[in-house]
Amino acid sequence: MLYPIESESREVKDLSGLWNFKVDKEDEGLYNKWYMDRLKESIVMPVPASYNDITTDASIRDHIGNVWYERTFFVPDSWRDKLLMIRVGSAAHHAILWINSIEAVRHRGGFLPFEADISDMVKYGEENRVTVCVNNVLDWTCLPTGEIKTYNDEKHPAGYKVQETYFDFYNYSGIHRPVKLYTTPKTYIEDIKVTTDICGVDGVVKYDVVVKGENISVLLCLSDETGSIVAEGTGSSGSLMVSNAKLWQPGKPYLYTLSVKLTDTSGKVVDVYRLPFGIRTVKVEGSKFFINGVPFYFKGFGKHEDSDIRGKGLDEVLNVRDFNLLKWIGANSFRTSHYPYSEEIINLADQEGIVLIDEAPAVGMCLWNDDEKIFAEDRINANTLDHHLQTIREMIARDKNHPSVVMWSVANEAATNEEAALPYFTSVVNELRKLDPSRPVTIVHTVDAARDKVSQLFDVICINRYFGWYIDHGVTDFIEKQMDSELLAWHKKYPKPIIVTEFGADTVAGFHQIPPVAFTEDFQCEFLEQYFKSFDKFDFVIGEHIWAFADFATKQGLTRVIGNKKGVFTRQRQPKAAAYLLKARWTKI
Ligand code: BDP
Repeated sequence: MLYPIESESREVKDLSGLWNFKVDKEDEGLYNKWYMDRLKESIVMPVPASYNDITTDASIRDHIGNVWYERTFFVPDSWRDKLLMIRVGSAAHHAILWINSIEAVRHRGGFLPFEADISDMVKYGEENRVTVCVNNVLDWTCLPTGEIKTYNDEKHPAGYKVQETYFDFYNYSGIHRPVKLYTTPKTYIEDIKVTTDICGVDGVVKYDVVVKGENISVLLCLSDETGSIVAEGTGSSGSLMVSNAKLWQPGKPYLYTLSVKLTDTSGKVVDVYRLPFGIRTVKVEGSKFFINGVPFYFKGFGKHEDSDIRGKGLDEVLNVRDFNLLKWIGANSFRTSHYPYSEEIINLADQEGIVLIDEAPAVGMCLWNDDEKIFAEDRINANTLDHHLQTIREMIARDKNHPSVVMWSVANEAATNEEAALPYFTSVVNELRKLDPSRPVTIVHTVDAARDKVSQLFDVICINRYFGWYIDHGVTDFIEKQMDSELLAWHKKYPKPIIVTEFGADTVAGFHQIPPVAFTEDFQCEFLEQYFKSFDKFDFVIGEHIWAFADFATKQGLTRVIGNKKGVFTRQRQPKAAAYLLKARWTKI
């Protein structure tokens, strides 16, 4: 799936802005066909944004079910002989979209784009209407998984409903990424796939172009950052050589552009798409992770798409700030915990040379209770797996060409100690490797090595550990020893590279105490230093990702005082004391 761009043959119209919005409090909109007409008694709502924190009304923030968005747009007459697509960057979590009352597309899953050909649904040279019904209910048939709990007891109003989630971030809802219209010619480039290799000092660029239409020739032209042409080719698949290639390297990115042109039998150019990409290789060998043949050590964070007021809505200002902070602190990577982030963020990572572990939205697959199984007929079952596989397909379709994406993560903290987790993740990993044999695959663990049943499937082991926080809370003295024995146990069972993808302590900015106690900035510093003592002993530890980059919103809970405060930066993206400690460490490694 290609990102919508403009070219001499393509136009893009961004429908971001203020839309009409209505909460479907009685769950009647579908039944009463609200899509047939303008929404009545709507309020104004920005797109993209989560709707939860924008109004002052708790019943909107906490709504479980459908909400409706609507706006009008104009389609110029000049688009009549083109193909017109509508593309939603993401809508959390499920959506149905109508154009002028005609259903155009439905989609499940809140973190990946979907699109539809609406050429036959719009009125050219006239005003049109787009209506989107967005649903935020999570159950066992989707990712992330969740369940609705309904209370029928004397302590609650009859039928009182709660959306139960098993993950630790606020269930922000709404249209989170831009809605765009884009045109292509009727004969067009549907997809491009690029994989790269290095041969001595040269780069090898393998490409596959999917074309819609017949009697068409495919021309390829590869240019460097100055715009100079470095290779040319023809045909819908093949490979191009770039002599003396400049590699895409962590911290030193270099992007080439592959221009794909379609020409008709008379030689006239029909469609043009320019794809930025980097030449680089990724490989796991022994207990090392190599980028371009050089061992790579992951320094960075687990993050969230999260900020004040706009929740999970795309915010380019915030994103650029985040990348500036990552560079300032000496980080080279992050994990898109716990879902695929916006394409705009991944584009930034390509441009800024930040390495990504791209994670599927499979989070909350653990009940933290050994007496109950989550991989079970009435919970994570064949329907969940179907959706997981679909999500993997969509994630790879979207992100396959990004040099910054060096590894896929199939899930965060699943109950991989359960028997049924093995066949489940075997299917997921098989699908992933079939679609993309070029990148290593990982899973992020909470279980310990002795109980894990799935890690033989993966190239890299990722573990999250909270010694001194959830275990022996407030005691930093044994962290080093606890971490040592943990790492050695994993390494003994699976001699593979290990990244510690989460370790962190809630820290309220401005709290200080000496000797340190939990929740102070002093504690966060002392806590992190103990982990580093352990990591630095083992060469199979190939990375440290602190939980978390910034403070973020969670559901309300006894251990969360207005959100999770494990950020090294505040939610407003200002440093806590630990940021200086990390900067000192990471600029040296
Ligand atoms: C880990 C989860 C992460 C949480 C973190 C925490 O992977 O999403 O936010 O714990 O408790 O288990 O802070």
